[in-house]
Order: sequence, then C-alpha cells, then structure tokens
Amino acid sequence: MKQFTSRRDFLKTASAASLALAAGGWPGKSEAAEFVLKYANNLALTHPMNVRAAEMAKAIAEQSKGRVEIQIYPNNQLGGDTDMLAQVRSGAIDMFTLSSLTLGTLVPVAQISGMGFAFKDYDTVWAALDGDLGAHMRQEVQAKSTLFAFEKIWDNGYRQITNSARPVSSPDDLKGMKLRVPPSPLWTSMFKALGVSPTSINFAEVYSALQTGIVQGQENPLAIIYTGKLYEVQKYCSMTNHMWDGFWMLGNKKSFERLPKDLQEVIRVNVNAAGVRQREDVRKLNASLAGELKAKGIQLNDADHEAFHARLRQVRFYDEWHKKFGDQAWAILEKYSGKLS
Ligand code: X2X
Repeated sequence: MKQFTSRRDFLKTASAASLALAAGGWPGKSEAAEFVLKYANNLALTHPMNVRAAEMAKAIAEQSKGRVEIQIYPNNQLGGDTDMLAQVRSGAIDMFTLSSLTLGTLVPVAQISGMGFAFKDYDTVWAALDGDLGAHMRQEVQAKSTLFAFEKIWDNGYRQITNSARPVSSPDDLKGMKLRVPPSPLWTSMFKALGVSPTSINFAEVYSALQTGIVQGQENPLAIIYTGKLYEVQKYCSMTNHMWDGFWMLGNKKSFERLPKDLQEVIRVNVNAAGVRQREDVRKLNASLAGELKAKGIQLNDADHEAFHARLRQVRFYDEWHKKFGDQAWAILEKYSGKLS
C-alpha cells in the first residue's frame, strides 16, 4: 500500500482511483497525471515531427515526475488543420503544430516566412526564424489570438511540386493544371501568380483528392511526399524549392496558465529541444529521399528556379505582399532575404 506523503498526494491518488473506477476498473501501473495536455498534428507517425514529439512527451513526463502527461494525436485524428486550429483556439486541444502560412488565416503576418524564394539556405532560415522575423511573428500571435507560439519553429522544409500529368520545369508547364495548396491566402496568391488557379484543401484530404483526381498535383517537401505516401498517387516530382515552410508549436494560453511556472518551464525547454532535433532530422531526410522516391516510381526532375522567381517578380507578387504586410514586417524579412522585388 502506498504511503501518502501529503494531502495532495492522497487526493491525487484518490481521484485517479475514482476516475478509474468510473471508467470501469482500477488503474494499472500508471497513475493519472495532474495535468493532461492534448497535442495534435497533421502528419504521419513516421514523420520526424511525431518521432521527436513522442520523445518530448516522455522527457516531460519524467522531468515533471509524472505530473504532466502530453497525449499525442497525430495524422489528423482530431480533424484537418482548419478544425484543429479552431479546437486549439477554444482550448479543446492544448497544443498544435501548424504551418506558419495556415496560421496566417488567423494572424496574417505569420505567412511572411513562406514568401517565394525568400531564403537561399537553411542558415538563413534559422537566422530569420530564431531571430527578429520569428520574434515579430510570435509577438503578433501572442497579441492577436488566444494562442502563443513556442520559440523554436519546427521544420517542414523546402517545397517541391508533384503531379500526375507531366514533368514541370518552368511556370509555363503548370498552365491549366489542377493544383492543391494548403489553406492560406499567400499560397493561393503565389500559385495564381504562377498561372494556375489552385484549390485550397487541408492535408487530411490531399491523398484522396489526388487519388480521385479532384486535383492533379500538389506541393510539399520530400519528407511529406514520402511519409504521406503521396508517391502512390503521383507520378512526377519537380524540385522547385519554391518556398520554405515551418510549423509553429502553438499552445493555448489559458491551458498553460493553469500550470505552475516550473512545469511550464519543463514543457518549454523540452518542446524547443525536440524542435531543434526535428530540424536536423527533416533536413537529412529531405536531402536523402530522392533515391527512395525514384524507387517508388516517382520521376524526379530539376526545375528552372530563376524562371519561377522571375515570374513572381514580373507579375508584381512581391509588391502586392509588401503592401499587405506593411513596411515594418517587410523590412524585417528583407534583412534576411535580401531585396525580393
Ligand atoms: O498541408 C500541407 O501541405 C503540409 C502538411 O505541408 C502543411 O501542414 C502545410
């Protein structure tokens, strides 16, 4: 029989037992945690995001001595991104990793890191996102929503275009193609600028939309094309690197305010550490998957990056978004990207 060292311990065990009884049985070896946080995301269990999140949850349980349990709901189990965003805003879920661009449906400036051809390499990406650009975005999320973003953004990667119709090497090859983009005004605008009229579809429905031919193509980093098995329903992959994308780990402010400060700190440290490890995994995976995808029957080709970038300049895509984001945010972006228009 367990010795109760404090009244709180007693109450904790007693309430765990009564909960377990209510659920129809006694607890086994695990005791209910004092704080249970639900974390949801849109990616397959095999993607580095979920691998590192599982490690993160374990470390948080250990370091909080069992007081905090992070429950992970991967692979759109709780709904697509639009749904999950509504749930984390209301507090029905506590944590959610969302593409910065889709977060832009709520806090517009969050889209700024997805600007076409903004970051020439990963060093520039992390300088911007761990530096002033990321700080500006997080400040806006904090000020304009019920959410906050942890400091270290997780990686999605540089995006490539896949489709079932033909190899794409310049914007002209996209003409008339039915292409899916994630929900975000910037994404829609960028592909319109490249000459297609894209359809916004949550990632939860992308595989079936490609399979049934609702759309012919989509764009994503290789790690997602691979772990999401999109190679089963796509034929061509064009290495356009047209933009970089990352996932903010979002938290519901009220959910976290319930926790004592020391436990908030345990979570913060482990979330950021997992994010940094996940960046390294994703970078390596994206760099190594070309061969695997070819083995799955995907035809890979290089693209004329300059032709894509030039088209965006030519149709004044950058000027339009400079105006939308405003001079201040644009200046922070160009500090890292160099002059875009
Ligand atoms: O929806 C997508 O394409 C994905 C998985 O890359 C994002 O979450 C933006």
